[in-house]
Amino acid sequence: MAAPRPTSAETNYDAIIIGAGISGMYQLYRLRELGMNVRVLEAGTGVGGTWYWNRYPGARFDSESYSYSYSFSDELLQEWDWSEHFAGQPETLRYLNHVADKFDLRKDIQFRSRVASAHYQEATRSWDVTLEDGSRFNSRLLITAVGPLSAPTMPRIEGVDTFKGQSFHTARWPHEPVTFEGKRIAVIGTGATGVQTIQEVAKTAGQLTVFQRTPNWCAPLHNGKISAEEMAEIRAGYPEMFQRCQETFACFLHTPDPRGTFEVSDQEREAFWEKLYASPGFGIWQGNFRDMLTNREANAAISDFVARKIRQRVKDPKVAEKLIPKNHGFGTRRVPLETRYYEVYNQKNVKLVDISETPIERITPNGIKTSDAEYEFDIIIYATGFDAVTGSFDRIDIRGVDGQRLKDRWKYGPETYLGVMVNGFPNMMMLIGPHMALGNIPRSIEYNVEWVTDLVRYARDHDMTRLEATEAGVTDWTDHVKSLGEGLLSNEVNSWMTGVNSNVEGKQVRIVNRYSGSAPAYRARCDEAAAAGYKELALA
Ligand code: NA7
Repeated sequence: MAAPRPTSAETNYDAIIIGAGISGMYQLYRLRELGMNVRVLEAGTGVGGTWYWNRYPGARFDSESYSYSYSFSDELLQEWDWSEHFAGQPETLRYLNHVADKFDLRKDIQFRSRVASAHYQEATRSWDVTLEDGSRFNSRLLITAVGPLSAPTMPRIEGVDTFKGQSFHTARWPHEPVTFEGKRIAVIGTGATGVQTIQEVAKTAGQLTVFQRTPNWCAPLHNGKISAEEMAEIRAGYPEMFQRCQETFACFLHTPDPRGTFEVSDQEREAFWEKLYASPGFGIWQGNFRDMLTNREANAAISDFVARKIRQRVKDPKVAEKLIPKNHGFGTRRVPLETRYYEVYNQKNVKLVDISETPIERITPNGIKTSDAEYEFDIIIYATGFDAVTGSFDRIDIRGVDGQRLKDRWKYGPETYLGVMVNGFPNMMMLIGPHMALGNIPRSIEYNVEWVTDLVRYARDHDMTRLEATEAGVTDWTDHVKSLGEGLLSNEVNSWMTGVNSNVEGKQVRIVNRYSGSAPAYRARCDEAAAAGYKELALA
């Protein structure tokens, strides 16, 4: 883009990318190809984003490892071996470090650099970016690669700071090993993270106590090692596999079955569900009957099937009932995949405390006090989730034209153009921001990055230095995203997917923060906008 501009800040860049996770790394790679001067500002001490921060015990993929790889470099695909169908976090982090090494990405990444503010300057058509340590940068483009699940939230419980033992949020797990042998451990939270943590910690803990507010519908992961022969087959099949991911609803290897739940006989339905329950990965969620998440009777039927499984697996019927969700149906929240999670509650060293019945009153110096008991612990693990999707934006003071704050603009929920831009915030592009197709995230990321890169190239080739979404474009897209959410049972449920977080002021009302149409439809819409010369954007 254009040469350096007059500015008060210390350093000029063509583009600043916030975040060195999967999206930030790939965006850096692509913008470098355009010959741009790019700086990535990353809060952590290493690359990897989600896989850098979430080092909690048992953290692993719920998507098939190979389907989660970057697909843009054949060389990279050919040289990397995955050891398991659903790789653990250390392996994924190694993979992302390998990518950073291979493409020499680190030289443009500045670590230990948490962005505090980004203010648009109309006079220079650029962004002033300031870090928490006060250092300042200026850049023509601001690209957010901050991730939808990266702002961890602690519970708002009295006394959290008074606990004398060790305590950790799962997304801020220490780099040093933590041992559980013989210790008294508490886990608060039973989402996808809590489930992975609980089943791992239960293996060695002296006593594990799980504080559950709402049970989730979990399904077996069925992980397994990948042999050398299997890896060779996977390698040979990459083009077809990635092609399949492009065609499925959410870019997973699984996609909804075209049949309706009640279009088959009772026997066929039961057999289909047995097969899905016995198959690896997200099939039971993403590859189920097409009406599972829209038809109440269909949803009740699959919920009943999974409830029966839980009753079979948990020996104590009272505990089993506590583990069966009553306030939402199967698949209407993100389905945690598990490995012997339910069997954990058959172990003598594990206790389930239902805090919907006996709420936590406070954290004490020695442990946790509920309405009916006081527990002592050596370690408290907070698996209490994230201020999702907009939370990582809220934590940066982002101001657009005339000092308008993005946080204020999104007070009643995000408003975007294709999930990528916002009018009033020129030259800011979001990767995997609100209103984006999430699904199998790296697949969505690659498309998202390539679309942004094409737009940047187009602007450069046409000597344009101010790229802004129009108000009409934002209104249309936001209305479209909201209409796609209508009739989805998941939008009637409180979860991070509907932007509800009991621990964040002002986030108790459900909003539409995700694009819930199909990934192919999303891509078709974005391709159309590009093919039409970005007419829906105001470019100057
Ligand atoms: P989630 O899915 O948001 O789960 C958070 C869990 O923590 C959930 O069980 C919450 O119960 C519980 N929670 C949160 N606050 C409290 C308080 N104050 N007291 C008791 N329990 C609480 O986050 P995860 O990290 O598990 O997963 C997020 C996504 O990351 C996941 O879906 C994957 O896509 C990766 P609640 O249900 O709100 O009653």
